[in-house]
Amino acid sequence: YHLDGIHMLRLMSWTYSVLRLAGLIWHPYSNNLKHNNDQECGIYTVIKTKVPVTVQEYGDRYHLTGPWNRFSAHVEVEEIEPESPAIEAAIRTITEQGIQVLYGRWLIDGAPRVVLFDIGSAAYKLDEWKGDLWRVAGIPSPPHDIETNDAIILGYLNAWLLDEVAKNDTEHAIIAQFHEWQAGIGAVLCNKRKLDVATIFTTHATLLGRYLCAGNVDFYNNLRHFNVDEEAGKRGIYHRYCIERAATHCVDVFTTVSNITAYEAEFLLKRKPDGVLPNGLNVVKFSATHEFQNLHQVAKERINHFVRGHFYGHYNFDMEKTLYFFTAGRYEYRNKGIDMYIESLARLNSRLKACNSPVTVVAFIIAPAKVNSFTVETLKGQALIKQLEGSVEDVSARIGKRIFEMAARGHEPQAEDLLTEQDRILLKRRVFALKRDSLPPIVTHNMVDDHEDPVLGQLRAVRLFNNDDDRVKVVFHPEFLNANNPVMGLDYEEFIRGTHLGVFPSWYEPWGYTPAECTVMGVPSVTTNLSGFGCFMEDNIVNPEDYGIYIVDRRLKSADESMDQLAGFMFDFCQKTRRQRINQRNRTERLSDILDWKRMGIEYMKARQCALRRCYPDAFDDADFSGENEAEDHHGKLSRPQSIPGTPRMGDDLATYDLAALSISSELPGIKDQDEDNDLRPPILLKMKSPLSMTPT
Ligand code: G6P
Ligand code: 1S3
Repeated sequence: YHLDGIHMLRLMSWTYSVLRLAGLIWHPYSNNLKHNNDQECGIYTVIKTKVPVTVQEYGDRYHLTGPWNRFSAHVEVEEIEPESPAIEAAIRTITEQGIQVLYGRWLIDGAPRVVLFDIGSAAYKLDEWKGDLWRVAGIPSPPHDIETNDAIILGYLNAWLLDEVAKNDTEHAIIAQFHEWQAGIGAVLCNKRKLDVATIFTTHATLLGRYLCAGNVDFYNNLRHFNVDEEAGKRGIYHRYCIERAATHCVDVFTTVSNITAYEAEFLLKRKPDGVLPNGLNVVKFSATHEFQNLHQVAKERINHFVRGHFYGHYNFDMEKTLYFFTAGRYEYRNKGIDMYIESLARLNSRLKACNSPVTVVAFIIAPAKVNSFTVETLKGQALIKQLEGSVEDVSARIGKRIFEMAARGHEPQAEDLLTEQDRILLKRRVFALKRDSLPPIVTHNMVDDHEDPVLGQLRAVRLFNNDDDRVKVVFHPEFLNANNPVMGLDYEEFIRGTHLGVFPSWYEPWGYTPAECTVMGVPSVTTNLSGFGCFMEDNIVNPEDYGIYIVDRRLKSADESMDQLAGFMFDFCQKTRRQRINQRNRTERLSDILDWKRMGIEYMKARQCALRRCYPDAFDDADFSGENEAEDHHGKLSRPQSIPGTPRMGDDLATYDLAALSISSELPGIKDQDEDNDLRPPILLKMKSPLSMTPT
């Protein structure tokens, strides 16, 4: 190559994600292709939401590759002809070997180009490729692990594609970014075959970390002592672990999504990541803060409607004093901290009862499990409340007419004239139908493993049964939400908006999108200092709690102390007035700027730049990348809102922070909207950190 520097180069970037494309996911450890659901997989959210900023940078030179799922691709991908002759030739070579490839635009924001491979059509090469993988990389592949077999096929297809494109186009540099171990084989082959490609491997968790944490292991205290090969072998994941570790060591740049996972990777994968690429979101800001507050009210009304139906016969609490808490995510009972949530809810219940609190908390658990259908009771509750609503509307309309008729004839309407005997009987029938002997169910569905289910088991153990005097009521909805759901017809986003607090006390959480999603919607949330997101917020904000980000200490406290702390956070939240909640939501929403891909994407740019420098040291140098210095120019953390008296942390120089905040404020004009408490808030101040070195080695 003759490269004059990045400004003269037209870069081509390949992001290879096997995880979810064309509407389906291939989950890291499920074997199954599951239907697209944004609540389902954080990695899918990363891939999908960072498309617009990446397309902005690379235009049509940015491609994603993955498996071609014919059930959904026809609605999600528009087939087009490749414009690049190199890509066209590469695809032709591959298809000449009988492999089916779909080239098109993924119909999402940014409409990126995708190259999708029909895995089945390449299956005839599986044995050959497995043998090759063993020969070139010493990676074993047992016969019956379908997920690994698919990963091998995809890896070989990707390497093939990259090789062809690199051979056909000697003008452009190619950067390939591989996400997760399933995509790792492509990275290994790029290295072993010495392909002319700069490579990045990004892990969103480690295989071993996830397995060890889900078991009963003192994970963080023993990180440096695990015999990794033995632990992987004991769990039957040695071959997958080999792929993950080989990919880690074969690339120019190795990254992960948070410092905590970087630390874990250093010990479990034996390479210190070159940098951390925190996850972003595409933040859509309303022009006025009351707009998202109004949305909260509208969505809350819809949750109220569900709650009235679900608790029929026992609906003895005041909706004006009812708060909605929730946790949501894949059903990883221990890793996602569902165990801690339930225990803390039980403690909260006792505390609220003990102080005769007028507040009721309805705590939702949204985590998919094996279910048969909604329970009859759940469906009946919604039907009865709908019937009542319909009857009340009819009666009200008739009353309205009667009042009008009387008034028009010059008679003053009397209360006793308004309800006819017929209406009275109708309403009485509806009210009678709402009586029931049983308590409102704690779960909305018939579960396949009712007796073995850990959530149900724990709810029963702590006796959260939705008794009338319970101040904490629970609703376990073992299915992800969607707007067509006959019981709670809300999609996930609308549901979040209607709630008051998201609770995610994770034990193993490399990043954690759920609290981040709450933040951009202005919903306060609880996370932990074992989650990437929690640590990121702690690093960037002087007192996250003031902004509605509560961080449970799960590092230095015992489990019991952490549960008390979580119960305390929730109890304190219940003491807030409506006005305080509104103010807090405004502050939370203001944080969304720091989670926007427009900022987070800078770290991805750095990683790509670093990969180029390492791959082509003579052609790229540090000076080419202005973004890096830009990001390092911001110092300090987001200081406390001025409506709250500041308590300096140990060793913090508050004056310095505030000065820094003020000096930055003029550079960030978009975030100066008014809070409802009219505080003179310092603006969002970011210190984008790249704690691990991104310099070439
Ligand atoms: C939003 C709406 C207000 C409503 C409030 C309820 O701020 O704009 O009209 O009163 O939500 O807040 P709460 O925390 O009680 O659900
Ligand atoms: C992983 O998905 P998970 O829920 O299995 O990747 C996500 C995206 O980087 C991350 O947010 C999450 O913490 C990880 O665990």
